[in-house]
Amino acid sequence: MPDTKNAPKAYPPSADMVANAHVTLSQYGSLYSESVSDSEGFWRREGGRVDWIKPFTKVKDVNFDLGHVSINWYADGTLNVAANCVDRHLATRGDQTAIIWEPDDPKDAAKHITYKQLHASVCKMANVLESLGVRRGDRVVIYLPMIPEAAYAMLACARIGAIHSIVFAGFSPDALSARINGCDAKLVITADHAPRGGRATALKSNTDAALLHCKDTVKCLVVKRTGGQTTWIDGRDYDCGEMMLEASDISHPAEMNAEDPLFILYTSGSTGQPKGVVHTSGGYLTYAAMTHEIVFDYHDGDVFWCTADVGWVTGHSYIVYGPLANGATTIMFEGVPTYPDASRFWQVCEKHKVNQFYTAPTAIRALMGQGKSFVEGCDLSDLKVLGTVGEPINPEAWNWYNDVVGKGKCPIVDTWWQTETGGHLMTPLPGAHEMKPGSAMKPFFGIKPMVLEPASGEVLEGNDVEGVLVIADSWPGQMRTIWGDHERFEKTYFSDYKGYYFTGDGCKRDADGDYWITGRVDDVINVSGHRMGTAEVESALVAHAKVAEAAVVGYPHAIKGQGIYCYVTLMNGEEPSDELYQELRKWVRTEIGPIASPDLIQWAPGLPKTRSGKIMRRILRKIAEDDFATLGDTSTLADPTVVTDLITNRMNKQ
Ligand code: 6R9
Repeated sequence: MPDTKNAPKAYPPSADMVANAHVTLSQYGSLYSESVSDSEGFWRREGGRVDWIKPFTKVKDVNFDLGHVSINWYADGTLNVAANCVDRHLATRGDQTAIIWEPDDPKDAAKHITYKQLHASVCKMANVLESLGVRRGDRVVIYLPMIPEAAYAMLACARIGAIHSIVFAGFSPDALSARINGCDAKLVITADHAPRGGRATALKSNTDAALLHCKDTVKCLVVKRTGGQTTWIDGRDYDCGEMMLEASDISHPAEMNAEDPLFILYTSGSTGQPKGVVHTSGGYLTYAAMTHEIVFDYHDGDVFWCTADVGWVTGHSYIVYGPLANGATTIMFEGVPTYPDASRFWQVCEKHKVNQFYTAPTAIRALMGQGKSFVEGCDLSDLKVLGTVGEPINPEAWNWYNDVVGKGKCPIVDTWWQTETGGHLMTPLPGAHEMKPGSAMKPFFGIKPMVLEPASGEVLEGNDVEGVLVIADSWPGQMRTIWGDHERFEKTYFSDYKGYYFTGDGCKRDADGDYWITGRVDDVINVSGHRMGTAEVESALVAHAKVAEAAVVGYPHAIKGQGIYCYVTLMNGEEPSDELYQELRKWVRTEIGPIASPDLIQWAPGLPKTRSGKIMRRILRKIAEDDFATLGDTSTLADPTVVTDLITNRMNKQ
């Protein structure tokens, strides 16, 4: 184990890194000042990262006032996102690898897909979509494993102006049908099976189950990933491989407006229903491309690997859109970090000579627990920059990442951002900033973070302050609305603190002016870097016939960051039992998906409620954390004895 006690608090970038970086400390200073004092001028120039069909004249038209929230960037420009990610590279790098696909089983061959081949496949897929009746503005749900077809499908949608909505392949049929119906999709693209970690999920049969709850007109395009058995409904199901073979590889990219939606991505909020976050075309692409280049200090010829799944925003921005807009070589990995063993990530880094590696703290913690021998057997000498995302990284994991993986020579970019933000909002830059383990350090260009006193909304000026994090001005990658519910968009992000975008995160600005994210302040928990609304898990639990009431909170978990702690009150006459415990865990997995599987269930004869009937989650959180001493004021509870019972119960468990 590295000696964390005596480790220095801040790590400066190496001289080598500073000498070659896109942005040095003094450049950061002057560019950042420009980006906030002359936002128009700054983003006008950055808009040049995109090839426009019709150049924009307007840069920014933004209103954060409640009741009038509207966000527009480059609004009179036209472009095609797929042409920016593929076609424009053909002349200069047609034979360069665009995507390296690394399959789940290391015994199977990796695929190297050049920009030329990517172009042909995207065009074919675009023609397949059109032949199935998909038109500009239509929604297409993508429910695929991490296979090249996922990228083809995204880019094919972008090419014809359809809006994709990816559903993570770990989600259940119910979650899938809710998302298909939520955006009224015309088509769902899936695969027969999804191999992952040596096991296969039956995606097509999940899709069959989901489609039972969708309109009859929804069609299903199936990629044969394993060739395993599936059921087939003629007239509804179409074989993607067969259709691609026959499709033409000529497809004209549609001329889209900068503010036309590119994708919808459902994410969890503090209330029950997931929100369809809408990102548009011109601003999103500009921001994804810029952050990919600057934050990872990506240079031409580098091999970039983001280990996320395309089902999450990280996969959208940093596997597909950002890297491909920059003409990069990007890796798509189908597997998991621990299969066949805990050296897999490092084997892949060695095999493909990875230069920038981007993963989540939960993966680092899991691998750290397996010991460093798995890393030390691999040649990681090509690594230049390491990144983390998804949740706060604890210093122990940070130090392990730095010492064992990076050998102390790779800056770690701790990138704080959200599905809503489209790209990184705060992070150290590799050649500019010091790094402090666990700190997201500095705002990216154009980002104006502010720390507010949570109750009053008063701006906390100066350093050494802690409160809630809001952003004072827009940036091109910002979400534009919630699909079909602009009012909810305004209410969620712009009503608590007037005139600001509210992030839902707590934050500390330290004595040096560096930022530390302290975690969510709403009822959203972060399990292995996956966002989940406690309300979603609660409604899954109460849908079970034996459950009367449920309250769900997060609690500290060594590997996952946060675990899911459920307090369950059973229906009258039902008795707690080990079988029911297991049955409820399985129930939630089936209702939402394996990522929502409860870690702990506590039987609760009653829940602490205010007299108006509100569950006091603050108290439940403390009990789950075994912090019985600072429960705070319980005098407003309708029945304070409930708390004593819960504590006794909790203590007896241990
Ligand atoms: C990109 C992504 C967003 C929430 C966010 C915050 C947490 C993400 C973080 C981080 C501390 C980091 N989060 N990155 N917390 N340090 N570097 O993860 O999007 O799934 O929408 O989650 O994740 O709480 O609000 P998303």
